[in-house]
Amino acid sequence: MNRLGLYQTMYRIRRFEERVEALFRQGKIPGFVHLYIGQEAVAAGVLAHRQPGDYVISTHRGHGHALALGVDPREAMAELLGRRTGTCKGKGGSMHLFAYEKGLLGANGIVAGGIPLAVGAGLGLKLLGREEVVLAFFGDGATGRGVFHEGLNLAALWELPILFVLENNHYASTTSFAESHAFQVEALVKAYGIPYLRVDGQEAEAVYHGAGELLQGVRQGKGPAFLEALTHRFKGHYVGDPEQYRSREEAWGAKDPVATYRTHLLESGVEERILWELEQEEERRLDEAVGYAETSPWPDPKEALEDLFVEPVRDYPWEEA
Ligand SMILES: Cc1ncc(C[n+]2csc(CCOP(=O)(O)OP(=O)(O)O)c2C)c(N)n1
Ligand SMILES: [Mg+2]
Repeated sequence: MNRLGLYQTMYRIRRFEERVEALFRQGKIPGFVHLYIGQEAVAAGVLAHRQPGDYVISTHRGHGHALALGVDPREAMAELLGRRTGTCKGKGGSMHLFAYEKGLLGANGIVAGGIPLAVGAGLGLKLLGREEVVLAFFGDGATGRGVFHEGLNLAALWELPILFVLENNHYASTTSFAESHAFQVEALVKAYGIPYLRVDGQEAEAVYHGAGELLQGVRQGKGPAFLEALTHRFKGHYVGDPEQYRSREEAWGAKDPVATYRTHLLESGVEERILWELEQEEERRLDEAVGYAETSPWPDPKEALEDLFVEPVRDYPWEEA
């Protein structure tokens, strides 16, 4: 386990998101933004296991996933600002960060919209006889949707190589999980015969070890597994959310994953100077990302209809046999 790498990823996400919040309030980012602040340990801990060729499925709260799997902060920031140098040439924005070369099959504005994509990607990997896996993130709100149940069923039935990662931050927008779901997640997942683990999503190493344990089976071809990370978003559902559905204590009372891990590293002998230098380097990179995004050109309206469709694949390898 690369402990400094885990901390670096979480720190980068936190400070990226704080810049995004400020830029949004200055009117420099169109649309909505959903910040990942508070949930950093989940993306960092799970995606530390990502191997080249794995696929990652994200959500509307997807900046952290993109950064943790190595999307360049300059390209991510440029995309959020709608610039031509962004991951989707400025035409996707916050809820459509997409980076195929990194295996990221997109953030997704549709709650649970990533689940069928994960099942499709998993089926594709299996049919092609490949050893890579799918890491599929989704929120607690997704578990009430039909496609979640359909996805678990097919993934289990066809033994697809998928790690489902539920980021349970206890709220779907303004609706608390407890008030809106009749089932226990663990019982439901186990009813599909899928291995399940619950971890403290505010603890980077707990997430790392939980994901690692489950991924062993997934990578051995034993079918899907399910990680539930109990976490908290420290900010509103979106920037500007008046947050009338929960108390300040509830939002801010949880352990801060970044500060907690920093303290843990110091207590286990890492020098303050090492962390400080790492943080300064991240600040420099993120300042550069903002500068890059702000000075990048806008997309040309003539490009609006480019990159929307691809020719379907016709030469399926299993049909030649
Ligand atoms: C199908 C669908 N229904 C409703 C919405 C509106 N909406 C956007 S995010 C959200 C809450 C999602 O909650 P959760 O899955 O727990 O993710 P979180 O925001 O907590 O990260 C809702 C209801 C949507 N985008 N898609
Ligand atoms: Mg939620």
